Amino acid sequence: MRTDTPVTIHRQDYAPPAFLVDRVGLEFRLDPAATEVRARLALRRNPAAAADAPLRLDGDGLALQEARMDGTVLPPERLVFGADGSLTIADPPASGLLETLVRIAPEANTSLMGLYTSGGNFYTQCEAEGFRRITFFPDRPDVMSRYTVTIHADRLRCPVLLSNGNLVEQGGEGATHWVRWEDPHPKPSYLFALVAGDLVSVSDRFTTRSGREVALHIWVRRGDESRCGHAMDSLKRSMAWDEEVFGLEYDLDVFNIAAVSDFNMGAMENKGLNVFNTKYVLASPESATDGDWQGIETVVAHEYFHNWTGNRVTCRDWFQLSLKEGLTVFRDQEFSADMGSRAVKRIRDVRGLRAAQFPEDAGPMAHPVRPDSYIEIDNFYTPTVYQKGAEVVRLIHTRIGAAAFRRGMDLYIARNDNQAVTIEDFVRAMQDASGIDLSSFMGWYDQAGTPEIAAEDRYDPAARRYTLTLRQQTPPTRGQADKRPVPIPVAMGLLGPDGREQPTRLASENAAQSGTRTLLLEAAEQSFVFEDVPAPPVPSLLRGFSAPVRLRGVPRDRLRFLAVHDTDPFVRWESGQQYAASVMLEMVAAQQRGEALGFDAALAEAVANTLAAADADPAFAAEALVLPGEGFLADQMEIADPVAIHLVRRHLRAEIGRRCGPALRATYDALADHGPYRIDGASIGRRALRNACLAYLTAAGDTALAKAQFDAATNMTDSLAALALLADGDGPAREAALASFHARWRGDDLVLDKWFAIQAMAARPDAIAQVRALQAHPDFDLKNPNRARSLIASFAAGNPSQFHDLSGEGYRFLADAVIALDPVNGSIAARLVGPLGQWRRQSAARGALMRRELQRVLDTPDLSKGTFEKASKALL
Ligand code: 0A1
Ligand code: ZN
Repeated sequence: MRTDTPVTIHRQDYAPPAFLVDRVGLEFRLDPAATEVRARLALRRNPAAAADAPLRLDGDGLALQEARMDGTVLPPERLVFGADGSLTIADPPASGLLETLVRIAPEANTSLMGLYTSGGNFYTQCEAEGFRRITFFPDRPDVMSRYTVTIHADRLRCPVLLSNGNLVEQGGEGATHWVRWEDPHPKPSYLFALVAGDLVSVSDRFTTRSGREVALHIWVRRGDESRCGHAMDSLKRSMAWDEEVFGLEYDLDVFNIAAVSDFNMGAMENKGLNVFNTKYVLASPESATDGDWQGIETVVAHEYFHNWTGNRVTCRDWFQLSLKEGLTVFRDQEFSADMGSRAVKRIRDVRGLRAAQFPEDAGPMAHPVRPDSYIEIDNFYTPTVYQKGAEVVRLIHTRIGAAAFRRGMDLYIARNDNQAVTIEDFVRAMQDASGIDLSSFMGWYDQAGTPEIAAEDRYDPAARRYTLTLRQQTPPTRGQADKRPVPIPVAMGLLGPDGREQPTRLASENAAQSGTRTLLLEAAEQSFVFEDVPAPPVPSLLRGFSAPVRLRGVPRDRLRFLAVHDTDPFVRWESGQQYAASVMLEMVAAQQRGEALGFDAALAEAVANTLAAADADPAFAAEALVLPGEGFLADQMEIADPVAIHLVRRHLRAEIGRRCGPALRATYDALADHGPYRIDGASIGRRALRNACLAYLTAAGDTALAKAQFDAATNMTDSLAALALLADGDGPAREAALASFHARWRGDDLVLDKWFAIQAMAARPDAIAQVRALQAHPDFDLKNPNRARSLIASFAAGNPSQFHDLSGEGYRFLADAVIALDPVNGSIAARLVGPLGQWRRQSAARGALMRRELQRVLDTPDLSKGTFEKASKALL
């Protein structure tokens, strides 16, 4: 157990920094065991802070060798070390040059925060609070400085030495060499980066709209060069898109990306030197799935877009994290929508939001997009800050329109360039550019929980009048019992009884409008009156998922009608999913009562219709064919029943596979790919549809087809789809496929991650024994975040029926993993705690077992504060 209680940081306690640092000079002498870091900070008192505020520098695990102020050695009595690793300098001058020398051990750093080694090379990760593990510094985003970085290293071991900005000088004789990088743009410390080692680059160029020549390099380990083409391509498309859509150009002469296989997250937007998890750089047709290709495009774009939304305009404090993340996710979503099918992209994004963010918003870690407090900021890189944050930006975009949004972005950047600002600054720019009062939208940033809306309608045939009443309500979350209504743009239309879209005219309007229109629901309840409505219509609501809310209570007959007739592809998909979900939840209840499961023929009919129309848009058809996931269904239940949900879903898949067998098989055969592998949207859509058919056919009992596909596959998408289906089953085909896959890919870490994940997610009765055995596999490595996640998180989050086994063994496995990982890498350990926090939504028996494991985690000596925060909040 922790003996001290970690400190909670409150948003309301923000105070400006006591000192500003105009210039930073860093000098590194790299050595894996003992690296020296000399820092020269040009400090001055911040006129906006109290005149006697202390000069306190953050530090974490630093061994100070010496400290000087304006050239004079500071005596020990002026150096006050805090228990948290910080350093306070007594009697500081109003301005001066502080010089410190510290020693750190990158090869002993398993947290992957600060400076660490991976495969013998050096990398840094500083967001959010890693810079303090490199040198003493006011490590907060509102201290922005100009950096000059000199790196000395062994010429043979580290031929490549990179940092932010532009390379300005280099030299050295004999065994060591040095380089100097200068970043002309002021930046917060979390954007500092250094990469050094034996790396090779794939290079290209980009000419910006105004004629600046930019050198582009992707730095990888020798042998990986041939797998960088897609990342480079995605980078160039991102650069062109940001110029075209937002008028934003790149602002340095060089843009470097370095890929590393030991990395806590997806990637990091350090100024001019992005550092990426190899997962989001390396791809070849044989080794990467279509999902991986799309992930690379999205993440490369996301990090690149941060150059303006995050780097040039940054966050005042970490509570404003969504200022850069929500906005940048919105931008990468728009980019991907423009690169492929907008409708399919939206469906996937909504699926992701519901799978991860809705449960978070309904669980113990529920927090507003702009949180009020935290213990460990690492724990707030969440789906709420990222995905819900992007939805809130989208709400503003919908409310004011694309043209005003673009003006708002221009204004936001012009006003705030090179500054650290708040979410209010963003909303104010949008408000000033549009002339629309957006003050009520702050409710979306400050209130946790997913709003629920319900519709009720009435048709008056005599007056040809249709009244639509919308209500909203947000359930209470911890610490926020009472919720205010929030502004909800409801994109909608009316369908006539023949299924055709009707023009709409509100009572307040003179002329009718055609197509989708947006109603703004601002109060708890509001009625909208439509005139000249010839017959009772069916309302199509929340087109394009115009707000991150739950729409409750749409009757089944309307869902079926909308799934067939609506003009909006999102609502067509959504209605099909909601229909299926409602049928499935009823079946879960039947299963719980011990009744037979039965079958709703409408589901087979829907599959048949989808297949018949699939040619027009195979990617959309693939999305429509997939039944609502187990997590989505569990999220709809007061008390989840993971085992019953799994049984029902399996039963339905088999039943649909049998009833639609010939049509599924015909589609499967017709989509066989003969040409070379291509990754355009159409080809991806065809593979997705074909594999969706394969899943049903296999569920119906025909494993030969999956085996044949596995044996013949020439690309990872088809190979992995088949392997996942085989791994879910039994018998020699399963073992043979897993063994041959491992033999073929044993040298490729990213593919081996998939091999671990597929087994962890196989819903077999021996799943827990399997994951325990895999943990002892020679290829398992708890220290590597990708590998740890591929086994542990895949099981806990991706295999609900086995994770929630009534023996409690699944919970014990997860808690054991958290306890083992915490001293190695606290941020990854804390992230793994999540699934245990869902105990309130499980039966009493499961809940008790889950709480017991959370308590066991909390009772562990020297727990990191991040894991403490997650486990203690989960128990509350
Ligand atoms: N800003 C990055 C996310 C990120 C956050 C923390 C990290 O280290 C613990 C790494 C990356 C992004 O949004 O891509
Ligand atoms: Zn980001």
